[in-house]
Amino acid sequence: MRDEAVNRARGIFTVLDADGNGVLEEADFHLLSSRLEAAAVHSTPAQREAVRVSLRDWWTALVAGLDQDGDGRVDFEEYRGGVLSPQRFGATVAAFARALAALGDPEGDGTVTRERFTALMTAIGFAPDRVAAVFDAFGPSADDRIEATAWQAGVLDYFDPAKTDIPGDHLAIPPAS
Ligand SMILES: [Ca+2]
Ligand SMILES: [Ca+2]
Repeated sequence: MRDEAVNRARGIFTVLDADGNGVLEEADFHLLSSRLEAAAVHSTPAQREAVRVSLRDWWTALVAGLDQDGDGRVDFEEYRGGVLSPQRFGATVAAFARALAALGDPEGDGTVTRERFTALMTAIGFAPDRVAAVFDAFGPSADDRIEATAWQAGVLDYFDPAKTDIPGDHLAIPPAS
């Protein structure tokens, strides 16, 4: 696996491990869900529910597909084993990407403001300066908005190790020291 793909997998794993205990468990996905819901102050109950359901389904698929030792958790070695076949989890990631982008577009006009993008991405656990870099990489409009569909596609690209030079790669670059 390329270094870039490993780094991205590590970055995703770190974010999904919402409580930071080093393994993915059902509780992490509950925590992510509640953080996103708390940040989605302008969204409808149905939009919040869609995120909750997508995260629950994602966890169900991950533990069913990757928990090789059957302890009900997915550690990094187990997670890494599934990274190179993203199509196995494509449907669940796609549902999450769709629900997340919808949270960022509560008016349904197809765009996401920098403020909403930042609130949701930092709620997931990404550092504010990385979130800003990703937003800029999406090429915001003059009034500082991006297309919701671009964000949705960007999430899918981030989970596809075959995709390189994508906006999401800015998430993996540590802040300059
Ligand atoms: Ca955890
Ligand atoms: Ca396990």
